[in-house]
This record gives sequence, structure tokens and C-alpha cells, in this order.
Amino acid sequence: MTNASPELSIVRGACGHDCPDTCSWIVTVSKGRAEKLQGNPDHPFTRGTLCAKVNHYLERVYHEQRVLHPLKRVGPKGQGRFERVTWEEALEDIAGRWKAIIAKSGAEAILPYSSAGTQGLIQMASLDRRLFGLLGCTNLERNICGEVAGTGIASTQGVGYGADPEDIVHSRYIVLWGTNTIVTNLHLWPIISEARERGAKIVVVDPIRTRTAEQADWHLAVRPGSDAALALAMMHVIIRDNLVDHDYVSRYATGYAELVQRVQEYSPAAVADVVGLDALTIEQFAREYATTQPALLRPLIGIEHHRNGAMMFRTIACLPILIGAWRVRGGGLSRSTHGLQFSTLNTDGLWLPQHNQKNVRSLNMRDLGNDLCNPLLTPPVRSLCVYNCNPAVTIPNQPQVLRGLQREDLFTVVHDLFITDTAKYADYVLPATSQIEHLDLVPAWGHHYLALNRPAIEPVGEAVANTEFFRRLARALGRTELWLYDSDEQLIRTVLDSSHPWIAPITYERLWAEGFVRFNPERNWLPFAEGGFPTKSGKAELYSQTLLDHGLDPLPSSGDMRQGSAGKLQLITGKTLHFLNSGYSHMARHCHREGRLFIEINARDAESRNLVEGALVQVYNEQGQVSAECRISPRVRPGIVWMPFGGLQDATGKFGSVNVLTPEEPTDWGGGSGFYDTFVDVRLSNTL
Ligand SMILES: Nc1nc2c(c(=O)[nH]1)N[C@H]1C(S)=C(S)[C@@H](COP(=O)(O)OP(=O)(O)OC[C@H]3O[C@@H](n4cnc5c(=O)[nH]c(N)nc54)[C@H](O)[C@@H]3O)O[C@H]1N2
Ligand SMILES: Nc1nc2c(c(=O)[nH]1)N[C@H]1C(S)=C(S)[C@@H](COP(=O)(O)OP(=O)(O)OC[C@H]3O[C@@H](n4cnc5c(=O)[nH]c(N)nc54)[C@H](O)[C@@H]3O)O[C@H]1N2
Ligand SMILES: [Mo]
Repeated sequence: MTNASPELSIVRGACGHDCPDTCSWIVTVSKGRAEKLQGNPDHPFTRGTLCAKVNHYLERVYHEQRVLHPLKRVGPKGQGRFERVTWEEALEDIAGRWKAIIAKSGAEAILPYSSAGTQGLIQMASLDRRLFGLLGCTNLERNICGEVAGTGIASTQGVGYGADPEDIVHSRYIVLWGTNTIVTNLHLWPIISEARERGAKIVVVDPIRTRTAEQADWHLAVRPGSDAALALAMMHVIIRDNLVDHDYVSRYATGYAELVQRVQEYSPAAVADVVGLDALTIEQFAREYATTQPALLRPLIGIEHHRNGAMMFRTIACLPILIGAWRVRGGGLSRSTHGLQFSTLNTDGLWLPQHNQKNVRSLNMRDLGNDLCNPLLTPPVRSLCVYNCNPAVTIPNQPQVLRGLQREDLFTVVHDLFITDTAKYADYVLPATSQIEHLDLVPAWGHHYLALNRPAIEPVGEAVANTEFFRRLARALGRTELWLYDSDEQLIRTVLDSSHPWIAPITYERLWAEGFVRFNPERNWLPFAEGGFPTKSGKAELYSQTLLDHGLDPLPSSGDMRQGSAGKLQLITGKTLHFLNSGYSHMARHCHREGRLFIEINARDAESRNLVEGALVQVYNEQGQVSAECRISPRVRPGIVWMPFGGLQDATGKFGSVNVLTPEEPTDWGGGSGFYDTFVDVRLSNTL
């Protein structure tokens, strides 16, 4: 049942990209070849359209640069010179090396390194967790995306999720808070637009005049990292003007009296400079928000990439509690649905944590460069197994990551569809299947639908799915535990074997027949209309004893905003329309659409540096430099510059991306990365 059936001409599947939309798609297959891939018109979010990336997914599947066979490095690390080998040769060598490493340094010397390159559940995390857990390899803290936002919000309301994104259609005041919906979460936009047609006002809070900000009714161009200060000033106004829902707060929240004290120091006038908005604007925003119900806050990931990221999310999450916005459909806060979906699935059955070695160290993925280069790390990382991510481009402090990957004594294995920049440093590159070549269950972090992705074609070349890769590794290592060899279908059946009332009625057969199922059967689902916050106190914690116990400020605060030294420009590096993080950078069409690497700079900052439109400039700081085309742009305010993150390399063709410039700045809590706390300067290239 799980094999692609060559006679099938129409196969339903789902996008596995690291994106909130998790589109449902339909693949037309003729004689074993996928001819067409379209958005499913019946899916309430996909609504028959895909996106600028996935519209060309089949070009990616059949791309001439797909890795089709196992490859072994023959040139120096970084050059990407390989020869073809068989799976048997590759696996035997890898298993032999790993056994030797384990014998000499212990399994912790092996670091499995993965992210959400596919977020289909079993290809993202299943047999890999079982195998590496059993061996006792170093655990990876995967905190680069979402953890900070989730844990920040959870410290106020107990969990990181909130209102059903589909309910935004009922909202009358929608604040897109540090999220560029039209680029990163496109399929939410029709729902927002429908709400607008019904009378909603759309406000965007973002330092950059993004595509989304341009489409909004009101754009508040705050200074980066100042969102908690803004939210506290809003609370100041709400409390001062008696716009508080006292009934809701007294029943369902703790710490109101302490919060009242705290917001005294955050009057709109007091924070205006920090936030970069005038006091009257802040007053207006606060009053509109508090008096227009249902009022909805929609943050996603963006603002977590600051040193005070968790505190910003925690503080913003206090607003809907203060005004009782949770009482009504379309009100409250709507962020990632990831935690909600995972809380209903049988992930313990999937990962079998009881078989994991105990007391194994953990390393944070943000610190890859430093960990690889740290001579004192015991045991040192002697082997990396990279899949579902491309750390040579996506992790901060790229120069240090590359120095680490360059180490001659590091044995690196990469499983991917393409020779990524990381794969160029690999000792072995193994071919991975694309989403239309393997089976998966795909939970979404942007809506309440669970999809089954059916394979539409046989694997291209000798590609194997992640699950099969880990079965082969287990076999090569001589492991005999049967649970290391569960089939993909078995794994999906296991994770669906949940007693949660929402999941219990969802069977594999039903998913197979229907393609996707709404996993939350309740249409009028109001998670906190009558409190029920799953915190320690059982109430929303405006004051958090838990934070205090961890040595953190128990009350919302503006946090420890990072300031650059005088005259430096703060660099925001954002997602782009035609790339999925670094993905699609092998496709000429996508590179062409995005152009060469550029920097957007305000006219005032350009003038003081004698920069002109189109000039080749150097963007630099103490960590490194990249070349980019200068674009003078009103999208950025003075003091801030913007560069596209992802697929584009240094404008002179030299290797290097924006993460040359970003530091491994840790966030306040949640273990994330302050990518956007980067300070740079810009000069004309020929003035060097
Ligand atoms: N087309 C496309 N879609 C994608 C991706 C992609 O690469 N390409 N990536 C996917 C992934 S992995 C993720 S995590 C999501 C991310 O989705 P989003 O969270 O929407 O995206 P980001 O680009 O991380 O940040 C959103 C906005 O935050 C703003 N911002 C930065 N600092 C601050 C601040 O201090 N305050 C405020 N208010 N705003 C700030 C940025 O200017 C940016 O416009 O998108 C997903 N979707
Ligand atoms: N400067 C800056 N840096 C950032 C960000 C930013 O905004 N600015 N955003 C951060 C965020 S939010 C994120 S999520 C990270 C993303 O960082 P990464 O997770 O490294 O993202 P990608 O570049 O998408 O790499 C995913 C890789 O997985 C591969 N892949 C896809 N499907 C499969 C599969 O089934 N099997 C295997 N084995 N491989 C597969 C793809 O081909 C691709 O090479 O980047 C972070 N880095
Ligand atoms: Mo992300």
C-alpha cells in the first residue's frame, strides 16, 4: 500500500517544506513520471494554489543537479569533488568509521545534525531519533526556529499555541506582529483579506516595509527588538484608560497588581525613542486594539531572532489577557499550531525514548562553528551526520562553521537531494528522495489539518528516504533491534495510535482515502475563553514565579535589547519569495528572480557613506564581510539595513552568505539565536 503505484495517474500528497502552510497537492503521473503538480482546490488553506517556489517543484525533482548516487569525496574539503560509489561501499565505510570513533571516544563524538528540511513527521524525526538515541550520540538542541517564540509565549499562557488560524476570518483587528505573511505564510493571506472585507483593520508591526506591510491598513515601523517595550506601553494605556477586562483578569490571571506597577515606567512618551514611534501613535494603537473586538495578534517566528526574543513573545502574549480577547472567536493570539498537533500525536511511540542512552550531552545547533572548533570539547565532535538542513549557510557565524567543516579529522556524512554548501565539505554525500518519492504524515504549524503524503513516483536514481537511510545505517552497524527497521507505514500508524480524542478517529485508511483531515473537530474552538491556561498556577501568568525561579524577570519587560556601537547599522536578514531558506538555490529560475545578493539601505545612511544605487558595496563587521549590490530604499528606516537570507551568495560570486555577518548571540531563554542582532557597516567596494 505504501509503494508508489505506477499505474496511478493522480496522487494526493502534501508539501513537506519548513513553512506554516503545509499545502495539499495533487500530482499527475504518466508512465512513472510526474507531469504536473498542483495545489489541491479542496484543501481549506491551499485553495488550489501553491507558491512561487513549489509551483516549480517538479523542476526540482528532475533537476540535473539532483544527487542520484552515493558520492565519496576525492578533492579537498569544500571543493565538492566526488566520485560515485555504491551504497554498500559507502555504508560499510561509514559504519566502520563510526564504530572506530565510538570505540575510541564514545558515541558522543558523533553529532547528528538535522532540522526541518522536510517537516513530514517520520522523515523529519523517527528512526534517526531511535538509532542515535540507542547509540548514545550527542543530542542536538534544535532551537533555531520556533523554540524561543513557543517557550516565550508559554511562560505567559502555558503553551505556545493559541487560536485556530482559520478563525482569523472572524477577527476585526488583526496585528501581524513581526511576520511577513505574504512571503512566508502566503495561504493565510486570503483569510486575512476575507476578514478585511468583513471590516477588519490590518496592522503590521515590522521595522521593514515588507510586501505585507505595504498591503496593510497601517504599518508601524518599530525599531528592531523594541516590541516588548511597545507592548508594555500599550498595557500602560490600557490600564490607565480602564480598558482592562477586569472580570477576565481577576478570574483567569495572576500578577495583575504587579503588572500595574511595572507598566508605570512604560508610558508611550517614555518608550517612544526606543520603539521609534511617536507617543500619539502608540496611544492610538493601544486604544484601537483594546476597543475593537475580536482583536487578534499574529506573531510567527521573526522577532525571536533577537537577544530578548523570548521576553518579547512573553510580553506580547499578556495583551490579549488584559483585554479578555480570548473570550471570542477571532480574538486572542494565533501562532504556530505545532505544539498543539504534537500534543495530540503519539510521539513517544514514534521515538521510543525509553531505549535512549542516559546522561548524554547536548549541543545547541546555533553553536556548531564554535563546537567544531573548540579544542577543549570532550569528546570532540569527530563525525557529523547532516540531513534535513544546510548549516554551512543557515547557521550564524558562517566563517567559524566553515572552519569547523574544513577540519581534516572531522568525518562528515550528508544526506540531501543536492550538493549543498554543507555537502561540499562531506566525506560522503548520500542521495535523498524528494517529497513525491516517499510516504509521510505531515502535520502543519499553520493550520489544523493533518495530511498524508503519498509517494507519486519511484525514487529517482538511487535516492532513499531518510527512514530508509537510517535503516541502512542500522543494518551496516550490525544492530538487531527490530524497532530500528519499522516500515514507513508502521511508523505512521504508530504515531496515529493516540488516545487523544481528536486523533483517535483519524485512521491511516481515512488519511489515505481523503488526503488530509482536520485534526481538531471543534469548529468553535476557544482555547482560553474561560481560562484553563496550562501553567503551573492554572492561570495566565502576568507575573511568573517559574521565570523568577530560573533567575529571570518574573514580569514582562523590554528585555535586554542589543545596541550596536554608534554609527553601526542593524542588519535584518529575511526570508525571500523564491527560496525556502537556502533551498531552491540550485535552480537558475529562482536565483534569477531574486537577483544577486543586495542590501537595502535608507537614503540618509547611503548618502553619509557616499553609496549610490546599484554600486557594489562591502557589508562588514568584526566577523567578516560580503559583497552586495546597493539598493537605496524607503523600505528601511535610517539605522537599519535589510539583506535577503537564504539562497544568494556574495555578489562577486565568492562563497559567503549573510551569515558571514551574524553572531551566535544566544537568546534570553529558549536557546535560540539572535540572528537579527547583527550590526554592520557598509562601504563602496572600490574604496578598499
Ligand atoms: N518564501 C518563503 N517562505 C518561508 C521561508 C522562506 O525562506 N521563504 N521560511 C520559512 C521559515 S523556516 C520560517 S521560520 C517562517 C518565518 O516566517 P516569519 O516569522 O514571517 O519570517 P521572518 O522573515 O523570520 O520574520 C518576519 C518579519 O519579522 C521582522 N522583524 C525582524 N526583527 C523584528 C523586530 O524586532 N520586531 C518586529 N516587529 N519585527 C521584526 C522582519 O523584518 C520580517 O519581515 O517562514 C517560512 N516560510
Ligand atoms: N541570517 C539568517 N539565518 C537564518 C534565518 C534568518 O532569518 N536569517 N532563519 C533561520 C530559520 S527560521 C531556519 S528554520 C533555518 C533553516 O535552516 P535549514 O534547516 O538549514 O534550511 P534549508 O536551507 O531549507 O535546508 C534544508 C535542507 O534539507 C534538504 N532536504 C529537504 N528535504 C529533505 C529530505 O527529505 N531528506 C533530506 N535528507 N534532506 C532534505 C534540502 O534540500 C535542504 O538542503 O535557518 C535559520 N537561519
Ligand atoms: Mo524557520
